[in-house]
Amino acid sequence: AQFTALSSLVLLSACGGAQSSGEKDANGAGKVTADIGVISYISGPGAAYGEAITNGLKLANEEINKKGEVEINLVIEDSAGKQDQALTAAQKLMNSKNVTAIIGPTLSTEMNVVGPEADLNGVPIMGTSTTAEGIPQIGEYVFRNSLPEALAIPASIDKAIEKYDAKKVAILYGNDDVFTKSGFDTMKKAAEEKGLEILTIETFQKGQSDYNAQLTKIKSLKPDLILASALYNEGAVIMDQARKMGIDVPFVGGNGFNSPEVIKIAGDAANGLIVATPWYGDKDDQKVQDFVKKYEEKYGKKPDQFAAQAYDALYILAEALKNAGDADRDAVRDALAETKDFQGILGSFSFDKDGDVVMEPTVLVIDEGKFTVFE
Ligand code: 1QQ
Repeated sequence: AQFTALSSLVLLSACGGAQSSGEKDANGAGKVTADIGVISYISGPGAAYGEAITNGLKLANEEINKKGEVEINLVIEDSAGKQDQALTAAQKLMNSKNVTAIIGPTLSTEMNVVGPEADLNGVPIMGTSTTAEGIPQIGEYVFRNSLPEALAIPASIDKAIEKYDAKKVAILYGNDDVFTKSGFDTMKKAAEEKGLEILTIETFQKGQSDYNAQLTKIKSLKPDLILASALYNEGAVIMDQARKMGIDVPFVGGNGFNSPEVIKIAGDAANGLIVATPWYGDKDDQKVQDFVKKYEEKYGKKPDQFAAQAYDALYILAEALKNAGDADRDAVRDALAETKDFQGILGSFSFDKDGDVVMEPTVLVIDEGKFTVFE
């Protein structure tokens, strides 16, 4: 009896939800309206990541609201790439009853502290650029639509081995950041699995400006490749100093290097950088070209991977809101988890059972100051 009563209750509430959101009348009544919190790295040394992300979100937001099926109001908070600031922003957003879900934060280091809180509070949260191992496994409310290092790095290393017949590598990584550490773990594992000889493992910290000691050692060991796990600021300076010291071997980097800032900071020294990405702006695809055109018109520059991932993320969330028929946090979490074969500018997208990404990367190389497909 209890079971029957419970099932009719579930049935009733399901009907209620569907009714309140049913077909729209001429005034658009019944459409789902929601506040979506955004935690983004928009000030400080890595602000170009967050700037691209918020640009991508704002563009998607305009388009989605114009279509009129759902109405999203973005509530944007700056984390400055810091754990404590990201957590404060998350608490503020979670305490607002109107916030259905959160997009961000930008860094895995931030998500590592924010994700468990959101999960505990039952607020769906989706990273658009968090690529470290284990992010979606934080809990059932935690998602990402970013290509994890575990998929990106092995693809880049494979290409580099194939292209340069590489046998010996040096690894350099930031040991004070969740993403750079996780990228290192993946690089080491991939190098071992592929039978590469690891000549040395060197470390650095955020904000470091002099890599002479690490690079001198690496140079003396004559690697065929350098595997570097870094965010763009440190990564670009490392490449610049390496080239100035006469180290001309290719670099393989993780997602942190997938920013045009690398080329802006390092100039010609960035040539020979190999990365894997789910985003390629020159792709012969109408959806991709429309996005690139609109983005350029609005912001006066080409979108990067971070803008593209954020753009798709808001569409994925809008789809979940539509399918949930309601701005309720639990309903949206469930609808989000069901995302399957979503066709975005990054291609076809699905979550696996953990809320992690199923996606194919493209390997790029910086050649003559430009990211190009590494054939
Ligand atoms: C992470 C990343 C960074 C490169 C985000 C900008 O992938 O922290 O997970």
